[in-house]
Parts: sequence; C-alpha cells; structure tokens
Amino acid sequence: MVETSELRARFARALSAMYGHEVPAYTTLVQVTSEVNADFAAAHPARAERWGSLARVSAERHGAVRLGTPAEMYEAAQLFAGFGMHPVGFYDLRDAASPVPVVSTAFRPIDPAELSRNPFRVFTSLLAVADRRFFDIDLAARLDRFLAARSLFAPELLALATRAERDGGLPEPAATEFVDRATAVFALTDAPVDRAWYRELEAVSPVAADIGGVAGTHVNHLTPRVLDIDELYRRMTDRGIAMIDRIQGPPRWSGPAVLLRQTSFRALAEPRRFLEPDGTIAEGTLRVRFGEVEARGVALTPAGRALYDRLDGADASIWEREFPADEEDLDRQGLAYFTYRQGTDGRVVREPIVYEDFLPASAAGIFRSNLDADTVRVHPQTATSGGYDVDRLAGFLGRPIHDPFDLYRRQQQSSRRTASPGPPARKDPPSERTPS
Ligand code: OOG
Ligand code: NI
Repeated sequence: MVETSELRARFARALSAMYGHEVPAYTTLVQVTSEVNADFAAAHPARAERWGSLARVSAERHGAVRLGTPAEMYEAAQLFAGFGMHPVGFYDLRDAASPVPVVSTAFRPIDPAELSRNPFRVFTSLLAVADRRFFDIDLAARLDRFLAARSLFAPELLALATRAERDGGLPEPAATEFVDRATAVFALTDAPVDRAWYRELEAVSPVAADIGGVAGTHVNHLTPRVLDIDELYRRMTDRGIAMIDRIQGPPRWSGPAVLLRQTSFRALAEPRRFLEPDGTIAEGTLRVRFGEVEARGVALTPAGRALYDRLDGADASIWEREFPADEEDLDRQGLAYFTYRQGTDGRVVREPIVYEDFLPASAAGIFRSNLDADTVRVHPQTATSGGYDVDRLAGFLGRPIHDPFDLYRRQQQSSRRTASPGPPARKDPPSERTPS
C-alpha cells in the first residue's frame, strides 16, 4: 500500500519535475533555493530546524491552480482529498486593492504529523463568473457555456481519488496511475486557443482569460520554500533573473519571522497554438506562468493578525517599534501560536507553529505583478457580487472549509496538555535570530 502521505509526496515531486521541464527558470529557482537553505543550515544549525526538518523544507512546495466552475471545484476537492489535502481558509481576492475576480481556498494536510511528512498545498481559485461587477449577463452566459463544455478530471482519475481517500492510500499499480493522471491534468494544454474569445476575456481580466479562455487548466506556479528570502532575492538578481520589485508580506526586520514572505518573477512567454477568427491555426505565445519563492514564519493568533494587518505595508523601523521583539513576548501577549515540549533539562521548550496558509494581500500582489494588465471593472459597484462566501464555496466543494486559526489553536492546546506543567517556557537564545 502506498500511503496517503507518500502519494502526496510523489504528486508534489511529479508536478515539480513537469514544471521544471516546462519552465526552465523554475529549475534555477529550486537550485538557488537549496543552496541558500544549505548555507543557512550551516550558519545557523540550531535555528534552521525549528521551522521544520530540512527534509521537509527542501521538499516543500505550494502550487496554484485556477478553475472555472463549482463543478470543477467539487472534482478538484475530490482529487486533492485522495492526496490527504483538505480545504483550509477562504480568500476573497475581489476585495483586494487590485481586485482579481476569484475566490479561493487552499488544499493542504491539516494534521501536524501529515504536514511534517509532506506539507504540499495548492492555492485553488474559482472564477467569480456570477459577479456582475466583472462579467455582464451576456459574457457570463457565454463563459458558463464554454466552461460547461470542457472536462478537466476524467472519471477514472476521480475514482482513484475516491478510493485513495477511503482506504488511506492505494496499492500499485493504481498508486502510480493516480499520480500520473493527476499530474497530467495540470500540464499546459496544447489545444488551440480561440484568439478572439481569449482577447475578449482578457479585456475584462487577464485571469478570466487564463481560466475561461482555454480548454484546460494548468499549474501556474510552484513555489519552493527558502530559509532566507532576502539572500535568495539577491542571488537570483545576481543571476540576471528580474524579480518583482519587492518581497510581499512583513519586512525584513530583527524580530521573529512571522506568517509569510513571498517574491516572484515572470516566466517567459511560451509557444501556444491559436485558432484565428478566419479558422486557421497559427503559432503564437502566451505568458501565463511565473516563478515564486517564499519564507514561512510563525502563525499568528487573531490578535496577532490584527496587529499584522494594522502594520501592513509599514517598513522595518515601524515594526521594530510596534511588533514584539521576540517569541517570548509574542507568546505572553497571545499573538502567535507555539507548541511546548519537555526539554532534556526538564524545562518546557517552546517552538513556533509554522504558518501553513496564505495572505490575501500578498496573493493579490502576486497575481497582479505577473499580469500584463489590471482587471477592468466594467460594471458599477452596485451590481450583484454573486453571493460568493465561505459557506457557498464549501457547498460547491461538498466539504467543510477548515478555519486556519482553529487548526493552529488546537495544535497549541494539545501540546500544552502533553507538556506537563513546569516552569515557564525557556527564553530563546538572544544571540541568533532567524531572518525572515
Ligand atoms: C494564486 C496566487 C496566490 C500565493 O502564493 O499567494 C498564491 C494564483 O496566481 O493563481 O499562490
Ligand atoms: Ni503562490
């Protein structure tokens, strides 16, 4: 039996191999990431593994996919469940400073032991076709028709996923077939793209064209995890890869790494075939994919998140003044989540719970910085927004969407129960701090 966690690890590896083949700059990124991680681990041996084992961090990836219909979301949820990945969190990117017409969730393992075996996660977005601020009735009807005519997930694949979910894995050769078929769903399709249709959607939103203008879906980035993102940014720039102008999320500062810092670069245009208005097939290019890298820090409680949101966009000097300077303070003020265990000297050792989720402002920034044009809101703000919310999305998925705060809180509470009562948590060594 190939267990769920092994299926997930194989799926992540297979997608990574495929993406590296399709997007060569990704291979460079992975290479530079592993050099930075090795250097970081050598320079800070005690610190590196507090954020997860090096084996976990080196294998770690997130992917992003974009889908068009509730039915596609339902099938994707079944597919990911076969890999032990469950929907967590609701992100409404229509609200962002630069709005994107999607609502999203992330499929990922929810159990700490599963996360440490392999934490692969996929940020999954649904095009908000019913949001009249973006799509008028006529365009929405044509989008619905186009999307209803395509089929992304073969019944054989979904049957394998259902079986894997039910049995906690699959025997061979079904395991290999499951991983191969699942990976193939997210390869770039070579079906010709209807040029006029793609253009029409692109004028509303490049994301709408990327989702609803083609017959298939594809992974649009795969993101490795790095232990020092500032160093990574420098080394990629030195290699001549033009990164976006900033690192999204908290600034680099002297205190603890919190939440998530991300940066990205645009992939090259890729050759595609187009169906021209006169019925001929022509060669052309589309530039729809990109590279991204991220550094993860401690998960914040709702109070910690409120402080983070208040400081969003502020520079390091403000953080130095306003944000607690060490983990002990974060813990005492109830701003971040930790686990506790008995150390060898009998004292309780506190360790950060890694943030496993995403940040809507960063996600919108990542979407935006990698598009040729911003979304145009064609219709007034008073038009109906289509009723998309977390419950509606859970209904589409046919599964509950987990609240990330609940998951972190439960993990902290259960470790509190097992670490027997003792003196207060040990202070962190002040000499070394993890750059975030
Ligand atoms: C998803 C963008 C969100 C992240 O890392 O914040 C994301 C997309 O481009 O489809 O992946
Ligand atoms: Ni991403």
